Amino acid sequence: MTANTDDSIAEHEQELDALRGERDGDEAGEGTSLELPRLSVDRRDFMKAAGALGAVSASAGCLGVLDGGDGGAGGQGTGTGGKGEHHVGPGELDQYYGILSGGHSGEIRILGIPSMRELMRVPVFNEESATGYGHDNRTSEMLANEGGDYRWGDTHHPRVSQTDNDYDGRWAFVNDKANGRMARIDLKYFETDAIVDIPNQQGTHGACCLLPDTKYVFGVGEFRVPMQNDGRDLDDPEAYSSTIAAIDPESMNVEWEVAVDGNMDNGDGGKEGRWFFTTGYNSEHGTTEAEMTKSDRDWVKAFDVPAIEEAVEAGDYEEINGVPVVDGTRESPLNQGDRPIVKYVPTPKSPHGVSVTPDGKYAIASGKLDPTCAVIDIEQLPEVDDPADAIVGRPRVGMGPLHTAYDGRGHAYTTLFIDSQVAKWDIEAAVDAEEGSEDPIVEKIDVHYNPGHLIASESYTADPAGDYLISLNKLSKDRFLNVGPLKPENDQLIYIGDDEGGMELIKDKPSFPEPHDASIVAADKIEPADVYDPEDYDAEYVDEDSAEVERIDDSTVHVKTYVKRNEYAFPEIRVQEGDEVTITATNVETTSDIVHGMAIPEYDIDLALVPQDTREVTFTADQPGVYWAYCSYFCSALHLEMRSRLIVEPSD
Ligand code: RUQ
Ligand code: CUA
Repeated sequence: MTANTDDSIAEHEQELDALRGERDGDEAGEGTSLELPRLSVDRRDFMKAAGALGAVSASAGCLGVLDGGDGGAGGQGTGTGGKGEHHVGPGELDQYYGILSGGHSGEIRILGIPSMRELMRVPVFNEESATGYGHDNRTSEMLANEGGDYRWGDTHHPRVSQTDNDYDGRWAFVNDKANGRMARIDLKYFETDAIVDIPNQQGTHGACCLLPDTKYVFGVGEFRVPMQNDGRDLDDPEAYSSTIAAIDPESMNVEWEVAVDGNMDNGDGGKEGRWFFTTGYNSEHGTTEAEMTKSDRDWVKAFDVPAIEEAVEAGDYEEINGVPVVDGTRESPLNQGDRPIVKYVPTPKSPHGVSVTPDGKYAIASGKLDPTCAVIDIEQLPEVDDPADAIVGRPRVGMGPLHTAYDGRGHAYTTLFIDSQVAKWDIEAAVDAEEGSEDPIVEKIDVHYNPGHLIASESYTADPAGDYLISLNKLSKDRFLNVGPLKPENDQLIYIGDDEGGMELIKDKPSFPEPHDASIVAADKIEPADVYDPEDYDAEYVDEDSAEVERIDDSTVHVKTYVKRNEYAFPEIRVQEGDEVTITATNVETTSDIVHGMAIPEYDIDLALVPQDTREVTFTADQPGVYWAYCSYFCSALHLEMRSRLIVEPSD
């Protein structure tokens, strides 16, 4: 390469760095409503203030303020409450991160909201080749060891850690319904950094944090199985059990479990650190659909966490597969006194979602097979003799209510699977109304079609933003071009910030199967890194000085290489047939977004290296020949030339 080429590439990189610097500078000083650069209050504050005053009257007035009057960069308001004010133009940043589960793809997805642009996919329980997840030693060992060595997972409920009932930007957690696991995603890197294979659980379905400070992450076991599942009790379903597991968010250890009667389903924690709620079905302990739906009652279970901790402390448990399991069944001695560890609140059959209101007053369970929601008064729970008396509201919301979210202005939003609608209703009005009344319903909006979960911005915190809601619809049917028999799902964005103007459908977003739940977090509450910090992991940092090909013994070679534009440390690496080769590769770039790969054809090697990251891979060089290691990320003008030749010499 000539000096000239070198110069012009260097110049180009400098320009890029300068541009990036400008962008970073801009960001630091501004609020989050980037589509409205001249507005001094951000939309969140505006909506809150307006909500408090009951002052959002005509949407035209609202848009007048939002537009800043001068049609600024993002000022595409139509003056009729149109889609314009939610428009995020090219180069503009979103207000929120949407963290969506990916179902049995095993991953989670990161969306920008309100644009609904998919920003990233984070592999969790699945191997993934673009990010090299499950291809380097660190992540493949995590999947194989702590992860239980399964090849896939089924993510449903991504929940973000909170401090003082607000997002702290540290971690997201997500369950694996398929293989009974919980994973942690480090939000500095948007990377899965821990997985725990939960003993005594098959089908970890519900997942959520104990608030206010994420003392535990709870995994809710759905399927009832024998607690020692080794061939005993096969035909005795009464001896099966399901548990909730309390996981320490730092160590990802399962601290204790509680075994209960009936299946469990979803879960949510109260805001004060005492109560944790699960829904469930199959109080009958059946094993067929007909058996599981016989009775017209099931339970919401309210777990009294400090009382459970006391029982664990006092040794009132059985250790099963290394975990203290506390007996929380109805007959348990721990449930007979005046402070039972689990309260069984009877509800109409098979309640599905449960979520605690932002003020921590109520846990609301959605009926699924019953057209009502059950509003449980959390303060009354310890007081009442009959837990049924803690149910203080039963609004009739519509057919197939599955999940409920909140706007922080006293409204609940419930998906109606069968009606293909989202119902907005007034929580206090439901407490005042007769059982089964439709009066608390404020409004319904059609969604397309068959919604499962829905989530409103920051709905799981004590202080929701109350502007956007996503309805995660199972069927898209005729809404998109036909791509064959497997249709995308449809995630619909609905604006809920205008109580007078009503809910407004803003966007359809086709989704690969299949998002379940989501969390929506204000953009400024997560601070992702731009490059890796080598202090954050154990691997050896390889630079120009430490690069070497080291023969450890007759059959072991360690290749330490730096990686940068446009070269690996060695144009040629020679090993012997049969050698076990470990490659340690560091991307020594410090400029963000300059990613390199190291792929070796026919050896199944696929490393992806973000700036300052080091990855290792170990393989046996069992096929003599010439193999070109190449860079799999298009990193620069000389990307194609970025190669190294692996030569495997025949052993004799
Ligand atoms: S569940 S569609 Cu896996 Cu959250 Cu209700
Ligand atoms: Cu490095 Cu392409």
